[in-house]
Amino acid sequence: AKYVKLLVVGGGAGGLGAASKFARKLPRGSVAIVEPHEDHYYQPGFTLVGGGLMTLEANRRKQETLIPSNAEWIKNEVVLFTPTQNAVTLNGGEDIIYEYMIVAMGAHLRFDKIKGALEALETPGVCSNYSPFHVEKHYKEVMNFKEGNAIYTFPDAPIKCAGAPQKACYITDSILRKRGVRDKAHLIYATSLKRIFGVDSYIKPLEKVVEEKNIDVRTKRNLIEVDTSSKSATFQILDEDGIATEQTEKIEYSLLHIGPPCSAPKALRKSQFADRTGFMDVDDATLQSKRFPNVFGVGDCMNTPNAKTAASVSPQLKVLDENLSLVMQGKKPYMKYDGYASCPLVVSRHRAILAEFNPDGPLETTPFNQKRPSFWAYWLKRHFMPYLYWNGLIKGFWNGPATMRNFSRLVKSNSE
Ligand code: FAD
Ligand code: UQ1
Repeated sequence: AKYVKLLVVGGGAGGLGAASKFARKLPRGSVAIVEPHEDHYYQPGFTLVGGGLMTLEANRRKQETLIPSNAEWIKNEVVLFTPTQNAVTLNGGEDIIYEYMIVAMGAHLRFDKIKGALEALETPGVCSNYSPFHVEKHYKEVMNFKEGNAIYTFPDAPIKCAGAPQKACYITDSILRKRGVRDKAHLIYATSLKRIFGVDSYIKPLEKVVEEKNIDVRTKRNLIEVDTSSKSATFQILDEDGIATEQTEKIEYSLLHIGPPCSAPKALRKSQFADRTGFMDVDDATLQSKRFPNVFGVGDCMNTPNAKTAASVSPQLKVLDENLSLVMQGKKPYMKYDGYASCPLVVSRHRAILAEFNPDGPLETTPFNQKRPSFWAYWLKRHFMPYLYWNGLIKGFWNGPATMRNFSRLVKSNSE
């Protein structure tokens, strides 16, 4: 079997960022990344691609150009973890033995959990900004939309960037107005949740948005089936506690945008790293595996209580850098991740609400009002965040906005 000092599983946002940091610190040849895909996508750009505000190509780079020069790319996938032997098995049977490991496998899209959804995505009217294969279709569908229901769904399961399904709905409203056909459309946002968004302080501004846009928000609705022959979507009605009732609701669609349930990737789900939900069981603060101290997690594959966003990955990388370095020196990790996440809620073709929060509430970076939709927040989302991702985050140079946030607080408290 091959031996690697630090094995990084996954070459997405978290895996590349972590590998970049440690490839700079450790001697050449110490770091290897296992990643099966040749194309790497900037997924936060998908919302804009689906809205015709950016091309898919602009959000795609070849993985080989992104692997840090000091690290090795193993173009394969992990199919089995054997942490008691510090080993992983690749597709094809080859084993790799590691001294330390970072698990950065992300979350998998599970359209297969909705009856008929996978097949439906190949038929007219059904699309999803979540998949690089069906995101351009969303824009085409909106541009060709004639009349009827346009339904945007939110699953009864973990989902990365929980704001993305409603962003798609808002941008669609904006496009249909521009096309002059908005009055022909009935826009429905059907969510499994009880409320429009999980963080209290953004609910009021978002309720104002849906009211102004005349969007029909239906809560406690979980999409369970898509029937392409009758072009209808079936929802399970959930009760106050989020438990499924016997009741269902069937709605016909002209356009159906599916927000997919997400799960941990299969190899992780089946491994000793997983908790009962299948996600990687780590200490919420130090990001160290609860069972195997030489292994850490980063990004969407963990069971930490933060929202799953690329913005969360940046402060996590700082924590990982410190804590794994300490463990490598035989010390105890002490640096703590604060649960930061961010989701620029694009509400039209040129405005956004810059939601930033952790599980305790808002955690905003700027001294400006981020709850009001603004041009500057949209500009950051459209022009600055891609730059920050490609040149900062995945290169291991961007550790999140905590420093800026503290500075803004100082400015604010001095002016009060
Ligand atoms: P990923 O970047 O998904 O990378 C995981 C990698 O692991 C993949 O490359 C995959 O191929 C690899 N992998 C999987 N299984 C295996 C295996 N068995 N072996 C080896 N490798 C494997 N975030 C924001 O901050 N702001 C936003 O506005 C935003 N909008 C979004 C909109 C959409 C539509 C989507 C889909 C996501 C959005 N996100 C947003 C979320 C963001 O993209 C993710 O949170 C981020 O990419 C997480 O990084 P990650 O490294 O954990 O996972
Ligand atoms: C962020 O750091 C980040 O990752 C690069 C995003 O992902 C695309 C974001 O959307 C946001 C908002 C941040 C936070 C950064 C600032 C400057 C507020």
